[in-house]
Amino acid sequence: MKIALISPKGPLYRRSGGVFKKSLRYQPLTLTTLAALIPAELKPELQLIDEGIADMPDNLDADLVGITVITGTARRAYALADALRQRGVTVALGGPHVTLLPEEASEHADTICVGYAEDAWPQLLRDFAAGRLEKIYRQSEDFSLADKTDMPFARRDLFDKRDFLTQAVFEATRSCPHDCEFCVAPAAWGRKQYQKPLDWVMADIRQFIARTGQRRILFVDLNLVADKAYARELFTRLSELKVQWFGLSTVLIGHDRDLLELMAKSGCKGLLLGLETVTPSSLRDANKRFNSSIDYRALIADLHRLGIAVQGCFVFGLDHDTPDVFDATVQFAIDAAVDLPRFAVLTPFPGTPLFHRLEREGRILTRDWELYDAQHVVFQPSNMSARQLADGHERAWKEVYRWRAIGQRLWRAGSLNALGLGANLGYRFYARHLHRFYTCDWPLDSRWSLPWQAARSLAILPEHRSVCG
Ligand code: B12
Ligand code: SF4
Repeated sequence: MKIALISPKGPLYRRSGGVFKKSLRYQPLTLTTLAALIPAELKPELQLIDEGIADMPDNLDADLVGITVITGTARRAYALADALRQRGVTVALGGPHVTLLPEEASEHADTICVGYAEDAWPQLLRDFAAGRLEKIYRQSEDFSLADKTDMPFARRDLFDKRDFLTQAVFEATRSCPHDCEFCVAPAAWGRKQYQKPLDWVMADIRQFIARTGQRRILFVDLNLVADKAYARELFTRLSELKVQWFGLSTVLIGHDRDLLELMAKSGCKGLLLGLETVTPSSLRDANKRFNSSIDYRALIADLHRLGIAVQGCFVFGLDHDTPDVFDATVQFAIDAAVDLPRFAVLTPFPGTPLFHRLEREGRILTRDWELYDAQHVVFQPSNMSARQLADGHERAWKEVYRWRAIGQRLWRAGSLNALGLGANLGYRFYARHLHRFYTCDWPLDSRWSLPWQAARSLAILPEHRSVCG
């Protein structure tokens, strides 16, 4: 059976003309995991296409195409799916956006997969081979990763390693027990964290090290410390592997000194923290009050003392944010010596509590999913105009990645080394080219947002077309 798996491009994330250069690009696990799950008895002839690194072939030859869809790539995914189906190719769609909006996705697919696909995808393929494909495959109620001791490892080797900064990407857990208002994870997959068997996780890392000799690895888990017992066991076992690793955690790690030290001892060299905002009342807006229990500066200093660099993520546009939030956040990132600051525009991804609230309040400005990439403003902010938010966000990126600011941050952090500098240079490029994506006609001047919205809902105006695609 000829099977092609596609990860569609978005305006910022694409082979040419994007801003996500190789220095920031690690290899996602989505397509390589799906590839590994294909039953061998189907004798698959496989093709993996990640439009972030390669163009679509003109005449894709496949019996079945599986496309992964996140909200920002939904428009592109649907266009590809429609074109392929017109040529008689069977199309399956899956991923976070399909899980959030199954009815919409169904209109563009022969079949869809809702939720995690470790059980559903092999079933879907067997049904296709037997000529009894169903319209929808769902993650079962009792889905678990803990019992999947013989899961195949992701087929990382199917991509050319030269296209990525690293292929050493791993996953131990999925989803997160918190319920931040803007987050896709609890909305799509619920608040139960799914945990892979630790023997399996270790075996995956070991076989990768044996094959490549690389000992610097990255975890894409959304919250590695959600379950402290699991995290403790994971870190203990990572120590045995003598790896250096990078991953994501909530700031709550600051409450557990022992776990923090164990984390450092296990080889953690970098942690992405969702700091979100320097405006305390905005943490309440985001239903992320637990962040206020931690002194960010003290935590960052502690992490630095333990040799762990901090990628601090902030979001702009929360309801208590005023136009001075941009400068305040940049200044905080410099003063607190955040090694790698990242800014995003608050984005009401469909299916999240934030989307439902803003929709009730009449503040959603567009449903053009291509603009839902956390770099465009797609809703009416409460204390500034959409334009102020877009401009302030872009300015903040530029400011925090000025040479002087990079130097100050890294010097204070004590991480003025090749790794710290390399990552900062990657983001400096990103920061300095972001404006290209605001050359499209969005966001509108807020004076026009609401009349535009009204006109469009009466179908007087066409759907927004960005020049980015
Ligand atoms: C790698 C990654 C990226 C990569 C590539 C993403 C892509 N596919 O295009 C890059 C760096 C480009 C990226 C960018 C962004 N990302 Co991202 N990213 C991830 C990350 C960290 C890991 C993905 C991964 O490898 N997961 C492991 C695999 C095994 O899980 P999976 O992808 O969910 O796949 C499983 C199922 O969903 C299903 N499945 C998935 N696809 C398909 C397809 C078929 C046919 C089938 C049958 C099944 C199926 O099967 C798999 C096995 O169960 C996830 C978080 C996470 N841990 O998942 C966020 C995540 C996907 N990203 C997210 C976001 C918000 C973004 C950004 C907006 C962030 C930003 N500020 O820049 C941008 C948007 C880019 C855009 N074009 O709009 C959100 C998705 C939100 C949404 N509704 O779309 C996630 C879920 C994180 C989160 N909690 O918010 N991201
Ligand atoms: S802590 Fe992070 S991953 Fe968990 S719900 Fe909040 S934003 Fe999402």
